[in-house]
Amino acid sequence: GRKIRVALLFGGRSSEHAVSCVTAAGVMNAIDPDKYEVLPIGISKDGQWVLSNGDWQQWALNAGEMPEVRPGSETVRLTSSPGRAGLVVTKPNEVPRELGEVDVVFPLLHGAFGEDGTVQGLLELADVRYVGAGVLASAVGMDKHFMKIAFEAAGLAVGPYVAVTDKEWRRDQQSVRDAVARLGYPVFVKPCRAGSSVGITRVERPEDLDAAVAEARRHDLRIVIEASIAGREIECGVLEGRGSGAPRTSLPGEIVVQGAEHAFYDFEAKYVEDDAAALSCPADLPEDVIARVREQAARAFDAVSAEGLSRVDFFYTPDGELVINEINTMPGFTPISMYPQMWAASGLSYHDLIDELIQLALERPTGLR
Ligand code: G1L
Repeated sequence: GRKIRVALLFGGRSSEHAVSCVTAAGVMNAIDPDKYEVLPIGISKDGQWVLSNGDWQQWALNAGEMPEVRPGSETVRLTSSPGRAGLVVTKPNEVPRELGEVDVVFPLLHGAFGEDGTVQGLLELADVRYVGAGVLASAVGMDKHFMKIAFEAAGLAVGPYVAVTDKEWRRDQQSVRDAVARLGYPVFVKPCRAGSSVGITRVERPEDLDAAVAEARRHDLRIVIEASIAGREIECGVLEGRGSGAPRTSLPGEIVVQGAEHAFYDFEAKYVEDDAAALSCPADLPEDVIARVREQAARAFDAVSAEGLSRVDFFYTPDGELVINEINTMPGFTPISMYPQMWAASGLSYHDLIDELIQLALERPTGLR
């Protein structure tokens, strides 16, 4: 029969534009060409959808230069009528050209404005299947406060934190400072919703708190302030079960950060540079701890009603406790990123992982689920 048509959406208006392009190159390079026809659709930084060619190498990281989708003359529009989703290519002064229907979209994107669930909502309205989490899980996975609420409700151990809304901060800053003092310093001040590590400050002294709050509030007016947790950083890959199956979990990996200078794992290290170098998989942990990590990762996946894939991050404390840090429904996804590497170490290659994610999306009904 005909090949399955996969639209790759990448680039976009987020701070992770270049990372998204590099990720798209990885997927284009690894996807099975006998089974899938790839339609690469880049989104420029100003939001224009541009049909690209299949040459993945133009999006690869060359000599450290950051790839970028440039606005073009051929723009792409997603069309929908009940039960049908298609792509139309428009050129100035030409009759719009039907690209035909798309079987599935691979949205390698953060939401249009860095808040997630928006792209997924667009795809829901267009009645088109897509890889990964839906609207709710994408939004919750992007929100550090609501994520914790979901984890707590599922009986997972969350570290001590204080959540502060815009109004709470403006109404009574001293109460916030007092609550933070009860957490104990150092603390991490974070915007509730922001891509990667932006707007996050590690605060050692009470006199530096206000500046860190101001910085976090530049990215989101809701913030969380977290107690620092001593422990090893352990991560686990989760892949939705096929059919009625339970979520599948990878072997846990450990982030080994060299040098005490890294206040926290930063954007470059997380997504682009020494991603693989920083990961040790399987993590050197006792069997029973590995089992607990995997069980809790699957529980976190279900706690936010994730679909497709997620990476779940924990702290493993010196007294043997597992504290959940976060779930990422849009994890780093280049061939050397943590998530694909953890699956590779568990016997599922990047090529097969992509195939599995697309099959999961195709088997999922649109609409009610
Ligand atoms: F489509 C998936 F599989 F759900 C998906 C979507 C997004 C997987 C991974 C990502 N990751 C990213 O988009 C990013 C981390 C590269 C940010 Cl742009």
